[in-house]
Amino acid sequence: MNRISGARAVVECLKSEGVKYVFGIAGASLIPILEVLADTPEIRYISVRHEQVATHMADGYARHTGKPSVVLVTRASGASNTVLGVVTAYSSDSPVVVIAGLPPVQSMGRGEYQDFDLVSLFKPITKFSYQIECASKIPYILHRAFRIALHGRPSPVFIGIPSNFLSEEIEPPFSFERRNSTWTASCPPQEVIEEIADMLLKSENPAILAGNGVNLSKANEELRILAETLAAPVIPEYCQLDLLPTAHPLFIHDRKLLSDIDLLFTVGTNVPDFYMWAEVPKDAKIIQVELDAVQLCKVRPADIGVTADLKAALNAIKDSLTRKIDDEIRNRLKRRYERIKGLKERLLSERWPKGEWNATPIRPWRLLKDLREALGPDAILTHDSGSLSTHWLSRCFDFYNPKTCYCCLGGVMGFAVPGALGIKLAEPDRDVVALVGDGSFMMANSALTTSVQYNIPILIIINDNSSYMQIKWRQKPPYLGSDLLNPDFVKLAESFGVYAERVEDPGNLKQAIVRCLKETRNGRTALLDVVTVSDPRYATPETYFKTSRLS
Ligand SMILES: Cc1ncc(C[n+]2csc(CCOP(=O)(O)OP(=O)(O)O)c2C)c(N)n1
Ligand SMILES: [Mg+2]
Repeated sequence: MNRISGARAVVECLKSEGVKYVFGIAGASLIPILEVLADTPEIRYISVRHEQVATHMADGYARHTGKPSVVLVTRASGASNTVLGVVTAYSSDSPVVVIAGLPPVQSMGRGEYQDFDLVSLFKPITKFSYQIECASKIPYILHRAFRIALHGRPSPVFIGIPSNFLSEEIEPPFSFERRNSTWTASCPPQEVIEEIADMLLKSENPAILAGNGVNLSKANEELRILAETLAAPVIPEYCQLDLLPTAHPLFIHDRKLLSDIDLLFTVGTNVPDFYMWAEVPKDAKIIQVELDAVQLCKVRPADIGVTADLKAALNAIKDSLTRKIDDEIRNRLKRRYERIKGLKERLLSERWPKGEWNATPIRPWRLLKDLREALGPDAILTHDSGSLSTHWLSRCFDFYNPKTCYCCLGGVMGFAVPGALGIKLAEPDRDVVALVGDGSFMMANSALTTSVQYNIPILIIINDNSSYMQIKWRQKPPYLGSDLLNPDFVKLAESFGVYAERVEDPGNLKQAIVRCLKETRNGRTALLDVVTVSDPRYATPETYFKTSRLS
């Protein structure tokens, strides 16, 4: 094989891993890679205005497709700007590969310009953080990084490459053909399956806690069938609202239900949601079926804990349950199913506040209802940190299909808009909508120019409550630091070339959403600035129902 430059070796590795997009900002240390990329039609380079935006875009794309995506940044300045995006990707099991051009190796360790220990910076927020020591190792380490990013529990990885290696010539150690090395986990042994099924059937009052692993493994149908076979409620982990259709009688978004269970069966979980786990009685049995051993016993010791392919494991458990269920058990399960169904019906009937539908400023539930009615069932929603996503969405918004709801797990503000752009690249024919607070929007608003420059049309809905409401409702007046002075979002968006409207009257809301959607379907990004109530009593359903009963 002919000798090639380190930069070409990087790009050949990306090609052989099937990378379609590289997101980043240029830097002197990266120029050799950019030059090769300019000559590589298989990979589209997307230049952004802040590396957090690049990383959230890569995360959106990778999370939605399950395929890797690459962030290319320069030295400590660019790399450290990705940190919040990497934290988000890490919390969301997203295979984002961050490649940073570093100072030349000769100048390292001498405190020179931007010479920082980035490997240590990224260690706690990636599954693999590594600095390449010589040009000839580029292919080995990059392929290894991709395997680690994609396999087991997907995760971001960080690779630093000293810039002098990029122009060095190397002998390629193997061919860069496209490889298809897929990861397959296995099903637990049959005796473990039987043990799990016996424990599940012995339990009087079990619940299933389901997490992102279900979406990652596309095990939604298996989860539904198992839950129905066992007549057990499925409670989603934090923000995992699309694991089953919202209307499913066993899909219960209320952690209080956990307080009288005698068995918790966790499936594909990853967020140690302490509020959730705090509800679980101390003597409840715990069974865990997870993608990755890291999740086992993370919060509580498990009675049975296995890492397995979720589809295969859930299927096998369901088969075993079916074999063991006799008439007596069937009757017991039927009664349990009816009880949970009744609870679900009550929760759904109580989900909407009774009044203030036409009040101005617009109330959070009005915004969510009109948005849901304007969107088709297949639309994909990204949302952000903030009161609407954290509190109202799970109560008032229906999801119909898996992988239609993405949020900034990890609690980082800024994911929704760039995340939606990354998803839209993978789903050009579907409506992709970013629902974002005014505070979170301002964290990553340079993404507007990226959407226009690269023609990635999404719909952005700003919940414009002039505050950091998620913080404000926990404060006392004068709410120090939580009231916001916003720019004119319509003028701001228009200055980027984005179609924009503001809506203050609830009567005009749905039509405005429909108009904006039409713009996006015609290829133009649209932004709708929805002026909503800034009174902290409206921040959460709990605060609202408490105060509305008092008044
Ligand atoms: C990067 C970052 N900084 C600070 C916070 C703390 N924080 C969590 S939610 C929030 C307010 C979000 O405001 P906004 O997006 O307007 O949503 P709202 O709560 O008003 O609905 C803040 C400051 C955070 N999560 N992330
Ligand atoms: Mg706000």
